[in-house]
Parts: sequence; structure tokens; C-alpha cells
Amino acid sequence: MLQLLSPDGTRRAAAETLQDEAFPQDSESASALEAYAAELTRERLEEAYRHMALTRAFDEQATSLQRQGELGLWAPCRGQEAAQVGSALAVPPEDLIVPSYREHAVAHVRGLDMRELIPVFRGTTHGGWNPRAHNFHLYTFVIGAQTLHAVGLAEALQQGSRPTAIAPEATAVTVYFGDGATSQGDVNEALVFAASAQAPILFFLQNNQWAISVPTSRQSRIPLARRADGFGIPRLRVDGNDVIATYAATRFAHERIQSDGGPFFIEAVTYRMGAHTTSDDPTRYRSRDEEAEWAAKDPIARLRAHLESLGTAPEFFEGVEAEGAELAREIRDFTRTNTGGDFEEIFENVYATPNLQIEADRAAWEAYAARGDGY
Ligand SMILES: Cc1ncc(C[n+]2csc(CCOP(=O)(O)OP(=O)(O)O)c2C)c(N)n1
Ligand SMILES: [Mg+2]
Repeated sequence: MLQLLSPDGTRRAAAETLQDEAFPQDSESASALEAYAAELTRERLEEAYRHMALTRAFDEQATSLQRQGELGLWAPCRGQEAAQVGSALAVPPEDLIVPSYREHAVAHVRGLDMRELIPVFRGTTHGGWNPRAHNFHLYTFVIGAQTLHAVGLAEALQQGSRPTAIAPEATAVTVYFGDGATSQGDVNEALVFAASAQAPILFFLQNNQWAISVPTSRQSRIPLARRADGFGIPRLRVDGNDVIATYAATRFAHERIQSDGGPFFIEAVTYRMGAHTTSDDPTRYRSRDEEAEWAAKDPIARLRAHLESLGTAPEFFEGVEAEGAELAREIRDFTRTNTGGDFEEIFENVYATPNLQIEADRAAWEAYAARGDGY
């Protein structure tokens, strides 16, 4: 598996790790991957660290807020920050990203105000944020469904039509999904459609080892990256706890999508360090040893060790920590006072063009609300 930063933060050569015995990959791409990795100057790696550490502070706060009864549910992304930040930094800002439901670090890279993620989990919004504002689609909780939506959007791009969800300058779509989702019909159908149409789409799989309580080993007898072979889609398997490798792989994939026109598939091997959601108790189905093994591969500690070796001063890390505490405070204050938007919002953004049924529903609602007898 491609790894450019080892768990202790030392730099490794692409040519060497692509060739590992467990999963040998084409080493012809090694020099291109090294060139993309070299784009990450120390300043850009510090930027990546900041995204990862701030998202973790945010994620910890949101988890606590659920425990305090302020959120209905939370899906933590702890442990997956490198997979998310490395990939998101490599996607051009004008390209559409279609997330699953725990891509909080991708949201941070895309520039969402992190408060915008809260109403979805507090149950005070009918959808979420404006997907057009940052080319970051709404979260999808129906496992794998977003891969089909994303392929449809990529095919629209390919055919030169511009659905309202897509920025005028977009050239490709990136869709995130999980290991469990790869067992879904939807995802397999999306891969067939994408390969058939040679649609400009990156399938970014975060293999976090678990689909709630079902381990990846039960979902597949082969590394999930090899599933792409069956669809004729080129792929890379990458250490998802290594932000440099994930960045380089995603840059590589995007260049390849541009030059060859077809889809690409990345399997980022990572770990869900927290519970599946706050409704789940992972102590029921996985061992403390396994958790300790992955804690030693923590993506943030790894990048920090690397940055320290490059000479990043302690003040930088202290600054990010203070920023994280401030973000957590903002999130706390916002969440506790967040109430629902206008009910009328439910009639908006359903259809791109005027629709008689929606207008009839709106009129019925207005007549009901005007009676003023409470609802
Ligand atoms: C169509 C559908 N089936 C089942 C579920 C229940 N469910 C929610 S999350 C999940 C597991 C998903 O695992 P994975 O794809 O690995 O994503 P992860 O949560 O690990 O990021 C399941 C089965 C669902 N939300 N949608
Ligand atoms: Mg999973």
C-alpha cells in the first residue's frame, strides 16, 4: 500500500511501499506520486495539520454535546482525518465533492462554517447547508446512495450539461463512501455506470475497518481496492492515516481522470477510532488490543512528528490547540441555542423549476398555519 509517512513520521519512498509483498502495485506511478507529494511544502503540511487538528477538536466537542443531550446523534470521524484532509486538499475547489456522513474534515477543508454541520444532527434542518456555496453536497445517510447521485452528476458534466448542483468550472466529481457500502448494490451499480460511461469521477473509499459491528474481513475476501479491477477501473491502495500519501494519490487520480477521461478508485486504509455513531458501543465487538494497535498509527501524531522533524516550532502547535478550543466553544454556544429554521423551507430546493404539486402543498400549509390553532 502506498505510504509516504511511516507511523513514526519518517518519510518513505513511493517506489518501495508500492511494491510491498502484501499488495504489490504498479511502481510506474512512483515518480508521479513523489512529484505530487513534493507539492506539500512545510507550509502546506502545516495547513493540513491545522485542518486535521481543528476537525478533531470539533468532533470531540460534537460527541460530548450528543452525550449531553444537545444532539440527537453524532458520527465521529476521529482517526480518519488524514484520509479526508489529504484527499480534499487535492481536489480542485471548483470540483464537486459528494460526501457520505462523517466527512467533517472534508467540510473543514472546503471552508464550511463548522456550525453548519450541527443542525443535521440536532434535527433542526430539513437538509443542511447550501451545497453550492462550497461545492460540497449534503450528507447522505442512506448507505451508498450518494455514489449513484455522484455518477449521475459526473455523467452530466461529461455531456456538457450543468445541473444546478455543479459549479460552472467543475471538471470532475469526487464521492466518499465506506467499506460497508462496497457491499451495497447501489455502489456496485454506480461503478458499472461510471465504467460504462467513462464518467469523470473519483470513488474515494475510506476503509475504516468496520461497518458498524461488521469487520471489513467479513465484507470481502480480497483487499477492497481489487474490487475496482472487476469493473475495469484503475485504482490505488493507500495508507489513509498518511496525509501525504492520500494527497499524492488523489492528485494522481485527478490528473488521470483529466487525461484519460474515465473514473478512478482509491482505497484509503484507515481506522474509525471512535464509535460508529454515538448510538453504538464498539467495546461489544472489537478488542482493546486492536484499538491500541491503531492508536499507534494516529494520523495527527504522525504528521506532528514529521513537522517537528522539518523544524515546525512548538508555538505553531500551541496556536492550533488554542484555535481548536475556541472552535469548540463556538460550537457549544451555537448548538445550545440552535432552533429550527422556518417550516416553509421544506418547500424550497425540491425542484429546480416551478412545480404545481409543491405549490399546492405550500398553499395547504399556509391555509393551515393561518388558522392559528397550533401545530
Ligand atoms: C441502505 C442502508 N442500509 C443500512 C443502513 C444502516 N447503516 C448505517 S451505517 C451502516 C454501516 C456503514 O459502514 P461503512 O460503509 O463502512 O461506513 P462507515 O460508517 O464505517 O463510515 C449501516 C449498515 C443505512 N443507513 N442505509
Ligand atoms: Mg466502515
